[in-house]
Amino acid sequence: TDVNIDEILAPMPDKVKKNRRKHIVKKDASAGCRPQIEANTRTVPGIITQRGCSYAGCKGVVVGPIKDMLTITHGPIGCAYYSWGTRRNKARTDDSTPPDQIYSTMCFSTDMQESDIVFGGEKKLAKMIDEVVEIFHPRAINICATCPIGLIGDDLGAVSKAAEERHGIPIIHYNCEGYKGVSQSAGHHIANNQIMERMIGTGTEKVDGKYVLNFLGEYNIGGDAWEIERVLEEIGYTVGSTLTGDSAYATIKNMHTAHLNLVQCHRSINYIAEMMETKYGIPWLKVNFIGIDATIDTLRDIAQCFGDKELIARTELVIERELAAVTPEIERYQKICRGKTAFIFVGGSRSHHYQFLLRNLGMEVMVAGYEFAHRDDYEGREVIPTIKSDADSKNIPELHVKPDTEMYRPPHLRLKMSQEKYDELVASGVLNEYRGMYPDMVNGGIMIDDANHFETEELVKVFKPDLIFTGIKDKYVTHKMGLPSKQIHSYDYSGPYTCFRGAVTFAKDVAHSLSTPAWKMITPPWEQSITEQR
Ligand code: CFM
Ligand code: HCA
Repeated sequence: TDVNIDEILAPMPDKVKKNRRKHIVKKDASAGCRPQIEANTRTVPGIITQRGCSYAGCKGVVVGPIKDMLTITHGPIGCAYYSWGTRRNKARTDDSTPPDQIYSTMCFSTDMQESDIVFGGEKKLAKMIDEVVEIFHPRAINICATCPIGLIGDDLGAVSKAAEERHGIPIIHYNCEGYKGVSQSAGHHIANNQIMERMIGTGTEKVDGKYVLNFLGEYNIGGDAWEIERVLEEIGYTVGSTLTGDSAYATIKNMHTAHLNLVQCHRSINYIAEMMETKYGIPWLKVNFIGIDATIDTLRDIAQCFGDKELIARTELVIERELAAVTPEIERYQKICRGKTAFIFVGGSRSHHYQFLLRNLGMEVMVAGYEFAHRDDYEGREVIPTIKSDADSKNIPELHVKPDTEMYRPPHLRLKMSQEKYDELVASGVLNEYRGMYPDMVNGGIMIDDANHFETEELVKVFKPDLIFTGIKDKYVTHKMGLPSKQIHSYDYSGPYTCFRGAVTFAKDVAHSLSTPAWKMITPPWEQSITEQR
């Protein structure tokens, strides 16, 4: 299929057309260089895209899942209510987090009323902190701001500091007002800054283990992190902490004692990975546990970072065993999936990661889009120095961390290897590097930033995909076009989809979506006559 992007955008007003053209790129493998894409800029007002707000990125995505922290939404009730249990991050009790210390499933809000907006909400917030401390005795509290808080000028820092002195527990505030950036992405950054400043490195316990890993940018949607941990632990790794799927303040505090950071979702957590490298000397490795070959490559990369012969042998053994267990089932589902095509539109990293898993099933992704990723997630980290900061990105404070005088340990010593070997891993792009989605796109495929419903429909008409992976906002647009869709944020309550066993669950779900006869009973609007459409 040869797609003409200009033709697709033709019905738009000139100004909009000019804007949107920069957000859409066609993969041309013969061109030799990577085309530039515009990303992380304001959405055209009213155009209807899938994006959310900074509060969603901070509270909903990054800090809300920290299970032993009590998170208060400071604002009118809507934001708290609509972010209550809508993102599917699972958590369970463990030795350090008993059932009465889990708050991530609950909803706390100051429920600001009109008079609080007029006269200020600081007193109400202070009172609420006192109340939750008295009733729940949490170890630590998060306070997340919603839009009106910044507009009326409540001083969250001052309220939190005073309450910390009253109660003797960390009370961490986030100025993640919805309008702080152009999308959820701003909220990720704000959350990363506070986790780095107020949590990591404040603990005094060293995590025991020969190979201690932190797992950054894995949120345990549908139990994904648990499946990855099962495999990692079988090989002989200890997972110190995950950020922030099934994570706890109690363990995040000690993350600075690990040997290596794994980064799954680069978009939401790269700030912490980079800052921990500078401050503590912990190197990071970009990983992907979505897809069988991707998982195998990732496991081999991790083992290579430590270079231990026994660890490498054990890795191969576990790979062989897991692979043998899932191959017959995968082959069964491949029969249904092979040759089919898909689109994938999600937030910021799955549109890249799932291409590997779909390829294992014999499917190809023709159009892939991120809601709120930055240029580096498309083009690779090498473009970071060339990204222009605009008025919106300047809203978010950039932390400038330095090596910690006591806790910094050079990366090669953390990994127990020579400086030369470490430099080699960095130079070859294994460590501290992410190359983005573009290199893995199919030739002729489309990479699209902040896609809107109009463009989605037009691209469907051109490519006629068999399946679309989406979120709740575009799921029904797709259904109305007579196409099956599969939610790839919440997995429609299935999952986990990670590693080997997860790949089978995914294959089964995709095969079911593709074989249901329901979609053949619908005629898409463009194939209907005018009278039928009425
Ligand atoms: Fe990272 Fe995520 Fe994603 Fe994301 Fe999200 Fe999510 Fe997502 Mo929904 S952190 S960028 S802000 S992988 S909540 S678990 S599914 S949009 S692609
Ligand atoms: C968010 C959360 C979300 C929404 C999913 C969707 C999630 O962006 O605020 O739009 O269906 O994964 O829960 O991405």
